[in-house]
Amino acid sequence: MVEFSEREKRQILDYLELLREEINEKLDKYTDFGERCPKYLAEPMRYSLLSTGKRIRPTLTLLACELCGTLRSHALPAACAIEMIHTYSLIHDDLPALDNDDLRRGQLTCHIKYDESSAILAGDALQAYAYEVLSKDVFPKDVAGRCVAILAEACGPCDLVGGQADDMAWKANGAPSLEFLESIHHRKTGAMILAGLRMGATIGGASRLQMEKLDEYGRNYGLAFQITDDLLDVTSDEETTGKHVRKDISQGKLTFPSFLGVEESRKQAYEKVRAAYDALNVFQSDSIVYKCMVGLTQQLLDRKK
Ligand code: GRG
Repeated sequence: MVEFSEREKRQILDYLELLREEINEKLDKYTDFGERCPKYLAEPMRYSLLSTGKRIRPTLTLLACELCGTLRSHALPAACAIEMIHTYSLIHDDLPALDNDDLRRGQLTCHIKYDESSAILAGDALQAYAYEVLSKDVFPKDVAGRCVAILAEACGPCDLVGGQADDMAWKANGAPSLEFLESIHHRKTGAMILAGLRMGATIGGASRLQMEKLDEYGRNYGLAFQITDDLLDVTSDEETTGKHVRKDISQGKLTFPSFLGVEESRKQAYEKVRAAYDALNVFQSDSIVYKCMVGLTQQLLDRKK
């Protein structure tokens, strides 16, 4: 993999911060509804959406678009749409009927800050709004249609929601295997990461080879992301992660460390990061965009939150 110089590290961090600011600014604008949306709905939507998420998925959307040679501003609506869907899934996942959590992104979860019905409606509205944004603001319209299909598939019954359903019911499916564990997390976590990349690449006009390589990158990045997320639950603390830790163990969740042990999970994370990095080899390696993709990927091995 790559050892960046201090200067390159600074450039990568600055570039990623610029993308974060563009995403945050656009999310703010998109949810500035004025009188069109009741305040008691807009407020919980904005409370969760504009909080301090890492913006990994939308950042990957912008980078994939640029990596394929197109201005990232074209992919900004799609980047916002994926962050809206991601935030909806977090709001609903924190509800008492699912994970029953009171801390997320370093602040009270939506249903604790407001109430359950507000959190359900905020999640529902963010989900629908994501498709409005995609279908109205992505051009040309056939590309918008492809993005709608990519996102809908990734957060539907076979991916995000299906993965979540299997995650909740895994004990009923008999003795787990590594294949089953990976399949849950590919659907629950990886599919959204892949969708972000696919939308960016589609808007960016990716060639077939570029699309295949970004898919390979996304599959490995997604699993590495989940493995390192599971590891943080075992090894980190609430102050750093902004969410409760040791919840996976107390809730009897099927995780990589519980199935493979901490050391083997670290090894697996390294292998996935390596495979993700290798998949980028079709792209020009001296651009800042490529370096950001590599930096984001390698950073998974040193993840703090
Ligand atoms: C309720 C529809 C529905 C789906 C639930 C995505 C999901 C499935 C649950 C969210 C909780 C969870 C642990 C998901 C695994 C993926 C994951 C690690 C999400 C957190 O993503 P980060 O770390 O969060 O990118 P931020 O806050 O930085 O955006």
